[in-house]
Amino acid sequence: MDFEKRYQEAKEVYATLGIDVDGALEKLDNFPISMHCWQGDDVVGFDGAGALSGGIQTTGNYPGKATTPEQLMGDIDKVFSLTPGKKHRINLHACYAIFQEGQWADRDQLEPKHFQAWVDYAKQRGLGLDFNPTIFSHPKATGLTLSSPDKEIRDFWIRHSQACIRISEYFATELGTPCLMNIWIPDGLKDIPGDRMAPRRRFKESLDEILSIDYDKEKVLVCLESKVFGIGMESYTVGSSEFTLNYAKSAGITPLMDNGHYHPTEVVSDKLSAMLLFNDKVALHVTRPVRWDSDHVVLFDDETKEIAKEIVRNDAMERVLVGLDFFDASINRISAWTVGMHNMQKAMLNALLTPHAQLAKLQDEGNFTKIMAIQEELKTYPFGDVWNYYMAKNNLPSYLDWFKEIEQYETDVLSKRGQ
Ligand code: RNT
Ligand code: ZN
Repeated sequence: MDFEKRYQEAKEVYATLGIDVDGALEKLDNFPISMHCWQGDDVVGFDGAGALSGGIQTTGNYPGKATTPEQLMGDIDKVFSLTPGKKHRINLHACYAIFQEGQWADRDQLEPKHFQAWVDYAKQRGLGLDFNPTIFSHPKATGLTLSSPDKEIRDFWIRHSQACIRISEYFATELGTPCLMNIWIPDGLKDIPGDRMAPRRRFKESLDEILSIDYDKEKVLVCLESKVFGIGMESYTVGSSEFTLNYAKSAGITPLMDNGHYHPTEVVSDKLSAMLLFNDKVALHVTRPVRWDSDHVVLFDDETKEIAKEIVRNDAMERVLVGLDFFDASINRISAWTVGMHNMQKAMLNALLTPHAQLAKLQDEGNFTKIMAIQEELKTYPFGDVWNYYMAKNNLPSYLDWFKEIEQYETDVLSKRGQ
């Protein structure tokens, strides 16, 4: 395949709309995506947490999931070996602590040393690290956590979250890049509450206490993720959208929006411009909700494209921090990861190949006819030729060749894991 020739022709096509394709590829190359570690092992981790709890769920039992740090790291390597981009990051959860023999520590006692292997791993590969307290899948997370009426439970998770801030700071110091630390709690109720305010007040107080420790705000970017419901928590969520947005604003931390965490006709793409007017940074969990917060693999679909367009057209590639959040256990997990990473990048590339200034001008002029014509015509522009050239230029397999490598990895590695 003559990638170069096809690329040159594609450039000519995009040039008719004044689009600089070379410039777009360079911007794409430097756009960081924080890849969630938890697609590789169905959100289990290494601290012996056992079954996944907190109203989130993986479904499927595809063979070959990672069960050791070495396996998970090997799998992440495989994904990155098939994924372009220079500035990617790995998003870790606290339950992915790696303990030496006899070193096990409960979540409130975690220390940087329990994550040293991850720092070494990230350093060797030039990756950044992001982090999350794991406030689920634990004996102390069977009911409410940071909003619990039981002070002992609250204090445990406060200590855990503070430990996570220290670990995040360690990541940032070691790797020379700020660490995003996202707090999400599963707290909610299955049925109609008798009191909606008290758990929210306790959550607020717990967050205040977590943030009261001394930490370097340049190094650790604390985020708060909202949610609309969870399995078994269908009627009430403590950390609702209004709660988290108001809290983040008042405490000077960063809001995090997961696009699976809204009512089905609400879209994050429409929320971003409003959020960017009031926040220096906005963090995202890009996922794909199918009828509920199902965390399906991110596709190159309309909403993902629209989210990317909002990031690009608002000149916010450095203000919107993109992380992925999905966990599909029904298909090859390495493929799930790779497809999700590629699709987020494709959505960004698609956005970078859109004549935003022209569309904005047409809108101001009231020329909605031409806006539609351009937007629809663009759908059949030679986007694939640009993407495949980008892959080839980075010595990565184009078209479906990347998938052949995944099949080979399944034969050579995953199928030997004996699950
Ligand atoms: C749950 C949230 C949360 C988790 C991860 C594992 O609904 O989306 O971000 O998916 O922390
Ligand atoms: Zn999320």
